[in-house]
Amino acid sequence: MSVLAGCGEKPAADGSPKAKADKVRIAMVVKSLGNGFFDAAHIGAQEAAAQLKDVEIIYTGPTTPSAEGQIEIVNSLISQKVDAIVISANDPNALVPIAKKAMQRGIKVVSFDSGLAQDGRLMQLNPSNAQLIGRRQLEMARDAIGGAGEIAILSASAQATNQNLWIDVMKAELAKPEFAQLKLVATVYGDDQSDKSYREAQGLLRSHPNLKAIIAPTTVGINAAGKAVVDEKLVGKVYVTGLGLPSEMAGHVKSGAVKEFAIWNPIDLGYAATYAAYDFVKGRPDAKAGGKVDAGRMGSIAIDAKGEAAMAEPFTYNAANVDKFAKIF
Ligand code: RAM
Repeated sequence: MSVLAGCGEKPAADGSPKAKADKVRIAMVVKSLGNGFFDAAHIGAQEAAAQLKDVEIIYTGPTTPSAEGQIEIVNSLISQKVDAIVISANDPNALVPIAKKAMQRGIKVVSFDSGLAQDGRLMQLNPSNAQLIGRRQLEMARDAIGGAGEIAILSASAQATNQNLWIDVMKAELAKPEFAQLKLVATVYGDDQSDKSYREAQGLLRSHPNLKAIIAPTTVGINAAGKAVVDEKLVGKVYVTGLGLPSEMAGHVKSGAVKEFAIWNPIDLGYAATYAAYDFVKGRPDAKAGGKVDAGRMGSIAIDAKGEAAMAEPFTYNAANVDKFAKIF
């Protein structure tokens, strides 16, 4: 993290060269470090910073995905007087008081990926529509197992805003006739940690002998579940699907543990979130609920009345295209 003495001071009146501290400092606070999804979002943030020219990115997050860890980090970012915080929240509500404190100090708080409750941020940038993301995962599971059977969900942390939203959609969709043959037998949480996710996946496979599919709506979980299916020698009997990074999933598609999975472009998400934060820092009149933000090469993104915006539809990957995208994210 870069903290420069005198940060927040105005540029010298004599026109002497601006210090780095005079750049717009945007802190990207992720659920946890070491997650390839957020590494990709960071690449997008840096791309945006390079285009905007006067932006410095501070990339940070706790070592494990906890709200407490993020609260500590936001507190320190308030002391550092950053200009904006772009956060993927580990809890929709627990971070609201600290986010409000940041906003009271003039820091523009935008959530992306996993949202903060409305009063804790100026805008939430969703990767796509939650209904679409939830439903797509059920369709992939159903198609992988030939239409009928037991399924389980391996999620991230139990308070994650985004996963919980998608799980709620999946549960509601399961009541529809097109999914009547699917039976959800368990929902477990791997906390976006590879080892815990692996153990939870193993637990599902061992305690549900008739399990046909694991849906993991997390890039960490789906990767761990793929490994567990191979290690338990259940390829062809249990299929893993959900949201994954092509770079991490190509091997699982080859092993046969995974037929199809989906994701949006995490680089674009980090890029657009950074642009959005910049618009708020610059006080652009359209940067408000009901308005829009300018997201560089992504064009302009509309913000709805609740301060939420959404990017593109999730894309589906399989043996035909996974290698191509594995080179990108
Ligand atoms: C994990 C994180 C992230 C989520 C993706 C799909 O990397 O939980 O928040 O959007 O999976």
